[in-house]
Amino acid sequence: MFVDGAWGRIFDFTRTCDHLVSAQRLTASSIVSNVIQFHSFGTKTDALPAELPKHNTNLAKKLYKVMENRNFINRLSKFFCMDDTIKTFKDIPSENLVTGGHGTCSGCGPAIGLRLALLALGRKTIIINSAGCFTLQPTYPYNPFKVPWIHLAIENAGAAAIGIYHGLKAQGKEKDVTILAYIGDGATYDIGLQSLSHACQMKTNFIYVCYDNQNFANTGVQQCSATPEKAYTTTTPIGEKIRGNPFRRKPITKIIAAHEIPYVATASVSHPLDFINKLRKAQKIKGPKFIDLLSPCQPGWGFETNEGVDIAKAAVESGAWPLYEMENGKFSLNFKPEKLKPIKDYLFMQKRFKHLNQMEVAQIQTAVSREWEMLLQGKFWDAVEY
Ligand SMILES: Cc1ncc(C[n+]2csc(CCOP(=O)(O)OP(=O)(O)O)c2C)c(N)n1
Ligand code: SF4
Ligand SMILES: [Mg+2]
Repeated sequence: MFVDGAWGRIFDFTRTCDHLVSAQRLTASSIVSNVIQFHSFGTKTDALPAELPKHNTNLAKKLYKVMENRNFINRLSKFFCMDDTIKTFKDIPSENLVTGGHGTCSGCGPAIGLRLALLALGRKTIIINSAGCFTLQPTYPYNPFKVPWIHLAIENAGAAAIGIYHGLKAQGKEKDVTILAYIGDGATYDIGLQSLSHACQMKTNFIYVCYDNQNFANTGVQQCSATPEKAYTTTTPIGEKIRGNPFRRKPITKIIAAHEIPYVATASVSHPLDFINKLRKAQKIKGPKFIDLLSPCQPGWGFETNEGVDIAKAAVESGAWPLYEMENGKFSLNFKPEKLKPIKDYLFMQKRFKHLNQMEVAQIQTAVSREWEMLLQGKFWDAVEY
């Protein structure tokens, strides 16, 4: 957990807490290190070890409060190289909170995403879902989840998060419970955008994951503003004049980042460690957090049930779906291959693009390469997404 020398640096840090510490510095050092350790294990200060003398426990609580208020914990974690990111699959938490029997398609990308999200966030999570394919995950009287689930009208996820947050707050439980809105792209980019925007503006403490399958899947694969240009959907068919979706995808991460919320990211079901670590990071940050999760849809995109993860991987490796995050306004690109794979490799894995001619593929390639160049330079706001 700590690199060599970290304990000494913690000891030094306690000098800055002198105004709070009437005891010996050494005592303060042990308290601070305890607090940091306990924080990194996700334990509340209320649960500090009983062997700490009572006055020290109170002191620890005070220190914790100061550090928490000033966002010290996060800064200290970096300062002391305290790194709790999950690096290998065997380190992923093993409590599976999704049992069998959900009602979505086999090979459903969004279903993989939700399973991963619950592995990352743990049992004390409330899931909000609005109308879409995931209406079919629990089908009365059956329910595949071991955590609470609330299902609502398609436009209401943000409003529900605000209500649940304040309900928990009234009971003094808001710090213990993670609110996860797991919502489709049609609901996010289009029908529920107003409610999401309001929840962000109100600084609601919740995580919003848009499971982005790039269409209104549940109602029969219609175009929505998450659909990429030139993709076939049932409302953007292929003819001589109309060549799939004629519109550009809405820049949803920029729209949400413009609300100046503390955390905005993209993720993909093909990169589970990246997604899980982003969720774990989001869980520790106060306020609204937004993750746009690429989640292939088997009938919507046209592939065999076992191909979804490979297609999502190809999207990331070709630059069609760059993985990045904006943390307190600071942009970082999380996956930077030496060279992107050609976009055609990704496109022709799916039936929704099989109509594309050479010129159309070249146009998409140009758009993706341009976006990538901008992102490599850290120019998030100037990059135009494909
Ligand atoms: C106000 C309103 N408009 C339209 C619908 C119909 N509707 C139900 S599910 C759905 C698709 C939602 O798409 P998305 O959020 O992308 O989820 P997915 O179906 O892809 O899982 C639509 C349009 C609705 N329920 N309410
Ligand atoms: S239509 Fe797509 S998103 Fe809906 S359940 Fe099937 S694979 Fe999942
Ligand atoms: Mg959708």
